[in-house]
Amino acid sequence: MPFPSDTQPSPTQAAFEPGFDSNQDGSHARESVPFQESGPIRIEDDRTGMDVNTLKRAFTDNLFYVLGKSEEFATSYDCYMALAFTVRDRLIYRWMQTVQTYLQADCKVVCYLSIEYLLGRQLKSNLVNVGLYQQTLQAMQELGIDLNRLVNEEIEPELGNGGMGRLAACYLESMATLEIPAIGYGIRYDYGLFEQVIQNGWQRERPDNWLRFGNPWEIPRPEYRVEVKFGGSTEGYFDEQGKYQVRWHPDQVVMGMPYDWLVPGYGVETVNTLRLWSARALQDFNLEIFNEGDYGRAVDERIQSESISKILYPRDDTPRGQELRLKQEYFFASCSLQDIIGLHLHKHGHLRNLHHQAAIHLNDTHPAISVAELMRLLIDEHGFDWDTAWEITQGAIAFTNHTLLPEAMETWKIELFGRLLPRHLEIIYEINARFLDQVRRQFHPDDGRIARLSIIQENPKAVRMANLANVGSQAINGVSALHTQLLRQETFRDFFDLFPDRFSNKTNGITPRRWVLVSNPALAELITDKLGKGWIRHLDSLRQLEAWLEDAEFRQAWRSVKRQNKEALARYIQENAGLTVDLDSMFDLQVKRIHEYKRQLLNALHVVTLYNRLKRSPDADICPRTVILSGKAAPSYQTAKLIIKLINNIARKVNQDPDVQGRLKVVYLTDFSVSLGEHIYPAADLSEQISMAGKEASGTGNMKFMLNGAVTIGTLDGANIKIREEVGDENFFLFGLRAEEVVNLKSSGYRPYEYYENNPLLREVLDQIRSGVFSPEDPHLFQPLINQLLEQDQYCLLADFQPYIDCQQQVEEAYQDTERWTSMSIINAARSGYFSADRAIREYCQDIWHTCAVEIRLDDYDQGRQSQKMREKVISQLPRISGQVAEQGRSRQP
Ligand code: 26Q
Repeated sequence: MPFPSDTQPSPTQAAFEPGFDSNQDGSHARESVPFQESGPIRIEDDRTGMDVNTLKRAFTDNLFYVLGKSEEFATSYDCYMALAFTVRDRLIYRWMQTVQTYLQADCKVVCYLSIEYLLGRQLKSNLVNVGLYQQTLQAMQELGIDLNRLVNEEIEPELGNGGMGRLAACYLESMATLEIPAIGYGIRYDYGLFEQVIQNGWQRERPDNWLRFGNPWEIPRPEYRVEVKFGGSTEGYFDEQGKYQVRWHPDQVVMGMPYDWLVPGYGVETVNTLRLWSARALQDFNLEIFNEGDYGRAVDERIQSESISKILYPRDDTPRGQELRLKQEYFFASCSLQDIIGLHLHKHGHLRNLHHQAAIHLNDTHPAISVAELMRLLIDEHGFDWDTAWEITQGAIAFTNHTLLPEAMETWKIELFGRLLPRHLEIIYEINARFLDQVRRQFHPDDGRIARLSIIQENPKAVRMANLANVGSQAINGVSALHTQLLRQETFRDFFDLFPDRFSNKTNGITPRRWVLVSNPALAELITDKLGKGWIRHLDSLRQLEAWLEDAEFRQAWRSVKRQNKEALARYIQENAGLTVDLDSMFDLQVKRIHEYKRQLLNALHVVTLYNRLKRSPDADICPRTVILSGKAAPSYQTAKLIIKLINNIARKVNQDPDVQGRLKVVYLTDFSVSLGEHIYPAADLSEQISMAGKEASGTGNMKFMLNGAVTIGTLDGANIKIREEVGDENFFLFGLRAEEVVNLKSSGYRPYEYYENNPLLREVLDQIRSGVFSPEDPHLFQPLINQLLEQDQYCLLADFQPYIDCQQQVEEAYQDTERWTSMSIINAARSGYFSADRAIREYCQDIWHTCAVEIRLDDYDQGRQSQKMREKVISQLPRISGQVAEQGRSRQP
């Protein structure tokens, strides 16, 4: 056996468990061997102290001993690495204490399964969360190093596509801050989301080799690897007790290697774990084949195995059933469930109460195979009968849906599914048969309903992952009120009829730590100056800012913060896009994935309308605007890529036109990411949230803008509805069809051409784009975009065009009234408390996971610096800390 069997303690707990036998020689890794001989191990000041001098010393030591660099030859990147290791050391102690406490405490653990995490850069957020930022700033200053420069050296881990992946990251941070026992599981992709470059206006993709210079934030755990099987066949047999059992004979076995990331909460000692799996071959190469001289074939298996975690699939809204994608989904679900089971067995010795101790959360359907995998593990590998296994599985699992687009629903062709996962297909057939039987008995539904509910789709025959997730989950939720309503009434209507109680809404949230404290320090300081620090953990208290709404000095300070942030973004634009922008102009921003339903094209039509206005009356007194867009298109999404090209071509023409006189600028910022977002949100005046109503599940960028004092122009879609409710009609620019109006318009026969015929303004814009005004070198280039609009206009741009233009006119007027705009901006930020991820996580804890907070205490860790005496006490107690920890680990409401 090359790996620990699954009865061995799971990695997480084993690493810190006294008495866990992990040393080659059989000695107990954590028992007091070194302590007895040489006295208690000391955590030296140099290693974990948090004062300025100790930080300086630790930094220079790391530079020298870990990076092998003297100050003379150290590059900025070396210094970043040395500082990263310095911070990591200080997280690890808390992390060990956290894991230890969870092991001892009687607490339920949230296991969050997400195929994507968009974590953002780690250095600054970790410094801030663990309370080291100020000292580190000073330490670096004293060494003559610009901390900001080091922060910007970090290569961002882009292990996600967009909203869903960032939500997972915000939620992990929030769970740690709320002291919720939680572990995130995902995939450690060798290549993250592609890098976007713009060439001649077109998007081009470059591979994202984010690991090329090493990664100080992960800790490999080779000793806790697991095995994952694929393919082959199954065989039924009767065991000694005469019980029918199934054996799976796979034709491929892959190793899952865990890498742990540390997730510190803000203002608490909790440091939770994010465990990402990397796929490895069992053997480096096949020695027999190697010795025969066929070197290529000798490493084939390794290449095959490692391809599983090689690359993140770019968001593909019409999933095309790639074999490797299914392998990814199963690989990470299986690794994670084996880990959860190992952990639970170690703690409880049996699995009967797994669903009371673990809340397994599926972030969309990508890990939905977990339903069948947990059944398989319980029945085939742990000897459970079907009914008990089902009670545990269904009781443990919950699921969030993130999209309403029917074309984005995941299905897998039966042939492919059965070939890769033969045992799971059997289990799914059995789940389906029992489920449909029960439905027939209890509800006497018609055949149409049975066909819609079935996990198996006919013609072409396929496994429907959303149906599997619905059947196998104790709770199902949408991410905004409208989205949940549409799930209940449309997308999952048949399931809602069956199990209405399983459905609930959990409006998304964002973490105020990254999205203000880290990214907008000027605003954070102004708020803290007025409110103290409480808002950082209780975002609702931002409402108290309204007490200063009429205070002239405060209003001036508010404007000056925005100005400062606009200056910083302007510098970025100058450096990266070579454009000078007017700081007095309105910064009008739309940043998100490029998708037709998000209607970046509608924004472009508005820009051309403004341009035409300026051309017609060059002396018109209009409000200067800088329209900034950013976002990636899926590489295979041709229409989205053409929209990017159009925006860039419009920018080229508008920005060069002397008639415009700098009153309108169009900027396309390449390669949108979490880090670029951190630059953008603080600098925005206007936030564009203009999706066709009924399509954006929630949106979270809308919340980031609001929190940073931008005002929204938007439709009644996703969380915009709640934003408008919070700020009031007068502080939100609303336009466009409502979701039900879209449905009515379409069912009564939508004829976009009529809008073109009847609206000269619109006609002019469309004619210009279609006739090549923005693409003289290829006049027909944008014809397909315009023809689409005139013939079909799936996302009702033409119907919403005039209301949007009119609304933008109102925005302009408001912006020109500086005092009015200042009030709107303050009110938007002050009322953003509801959108804290902390509120969302509390709701998940109460309604879905039924978990509590567990306080982590480093009793003697006074501001992170222990006295000699106390250090010795803590360390020498580690191996027998259980009593103390059990007492510490008492549960309380988050
Ligand atoms: C599917 C198949 C193959 C490859 C990739 C995919 C794939 C990957 C990611 C499909 C969809 C996604 C991501 C979806 C997503 O981000 N949805 C967004 O979720 C946010 C958080 O709930 C919401 O705020 C957004 O409204 C929603 O669009």
